[in-house]
Amino acid sequence: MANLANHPATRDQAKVMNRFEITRRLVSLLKQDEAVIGGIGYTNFDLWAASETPSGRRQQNFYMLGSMGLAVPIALGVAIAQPTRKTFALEGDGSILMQLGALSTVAARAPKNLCIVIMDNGTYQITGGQMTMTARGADIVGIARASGLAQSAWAADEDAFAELVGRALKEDGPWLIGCRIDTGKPVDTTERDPSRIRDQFMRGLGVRK
Ligand SMILES: Cc1ncc(C[n+]2csc(CCOP(=O)(O)OP(=O)(O)O)c2C)c(N)n1
Repeated sequence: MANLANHPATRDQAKVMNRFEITRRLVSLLKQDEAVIGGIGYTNFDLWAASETPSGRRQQNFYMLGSMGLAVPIALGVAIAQPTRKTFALEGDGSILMQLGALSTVAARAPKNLCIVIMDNGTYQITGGQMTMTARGADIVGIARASGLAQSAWAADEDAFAELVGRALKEDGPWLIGCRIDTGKPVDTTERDPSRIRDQFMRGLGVRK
């Protein structure tokens, strides 16, 4: 079991970071094969923006456009189907609050190759910035631990985030990394074409020629 005692115990103690900056940092730490599922909200917009490379856009990404709370269930399915592939779920606080049962399902199934990253800005930002309950004290990392995800931690800052991602890439999971983020606008807008998104993801994962 990983020692996570040096990470902040609560949301209040974590630095407020920028979603695009940490998403870019995550993508830069990936090799090629890892699957990344971006939840609805601005999380997938910045994943889209951070995944543009000189040789084209990263193909092992899936962008959830329609429903809240599905990044973790989709990532769990990918992690189970392809157990040797590291899989990341990036989800907003509003969306994970709508799907808390997914955390205990992940804990019970315990996929070693899954890492959940929660982008917590305390708002439903994409629909106008209405407040979520993390701004009123709900602590996603605490909820995750109580759901059975022992390897859950707040990222103190960008370097701590990179360290936690590095551990998730090397050590057995499941992991959950809580990130406090600001309400800066996303850098780009994901292409609104679900069938193309699915097709590219399946090609990226080698399950469609
Ligand atoms: C089941 C469901 N309820 C409501 C909506 C409308 N909706 C889409 S995104 C969103 C807010 C998402 O908030 P969060 O996950 O915190 O991401 P952020 O916008 O802050 O990046 C809402 C309310 C939806 N698409 N699906």
